[in-house]
Amino acid sequence: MIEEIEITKAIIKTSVDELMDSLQADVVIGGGGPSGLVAGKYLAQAGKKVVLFERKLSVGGGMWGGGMMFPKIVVQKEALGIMDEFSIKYEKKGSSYVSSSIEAVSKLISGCCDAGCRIFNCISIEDVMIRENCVCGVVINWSTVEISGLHVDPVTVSAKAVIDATGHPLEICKIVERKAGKLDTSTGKILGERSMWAEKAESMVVGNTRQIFPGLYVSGMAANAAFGAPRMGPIFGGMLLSGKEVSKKVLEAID
Ligand code: 48H
Repeated sequence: MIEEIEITKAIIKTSVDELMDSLQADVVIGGGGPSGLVAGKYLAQAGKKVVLFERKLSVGGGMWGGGMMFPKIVVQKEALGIMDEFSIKYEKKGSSYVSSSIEAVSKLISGCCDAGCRIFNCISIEDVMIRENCVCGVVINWSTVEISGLHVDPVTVSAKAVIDATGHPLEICKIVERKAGKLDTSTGKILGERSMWAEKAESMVVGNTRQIFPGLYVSGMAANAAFGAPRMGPIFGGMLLSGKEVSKKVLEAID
């Protein structure tokens, strides 16, 4: 027998229990694009309590759309190890490799979930918590509240480290720049994303993946935007490598 109230209770209770159990995380990841999902897998695999908040209904960020909505992505040789770890198939084309963007996103999500990363969709990070000049958590609200412009106060989740994986708009870094002051860049400010130069962008993104303020790390496209590096178009190896790199840096810091 199917009982509607039982269905409702099962959904609400498990969701609330999971959120309650996530309020004191080891790591919070802001944004479920490729770099956030890769970071989520490796951090959860290392035994950390990892919570990923994604504003949209679906995680995957800019990867679903491939290049100009042709559902393919390109990755370079250096990222094939990560592709293999997520069981994403690829085919050699010239000096690079091409994959289905749909398969790639779905397997990144699957690998991230299987490793134990908690993913909450439809929730936006709208602020951070700072104690003694160190980011120690995030301030969250339903994305629908944000979209509708309702005046509803947010709630908080604490973390030993926060990762800004929000892509081009690097939203968490912008909040910290505005409210806390000096970031760890050459000017103390966000340097801004530069125009397309795929080779340079891909070679810089891993180096730009690092702590940008005590307790706050930046990965993926947000890392290049923070440190004044170019964009790269629909080549995603750098995003995957950046996700793995940020997981290493965070583990070194919090262990
Ligand atoms: C919760 C948020 C918030 C918030 C945003 O853009 P993404 O795919 O990010 P990356 O860095 O993993 O990958 C970038 C890649 O997709 C890309 O855009 C490339 C390679 N571009 C090159 C080029 O030349 O254009 O994902 C970020 C995610 C999205 O899903 C957002 O909805 C989400 O973060 N997000 N979630 N709270 N405040 N802000």
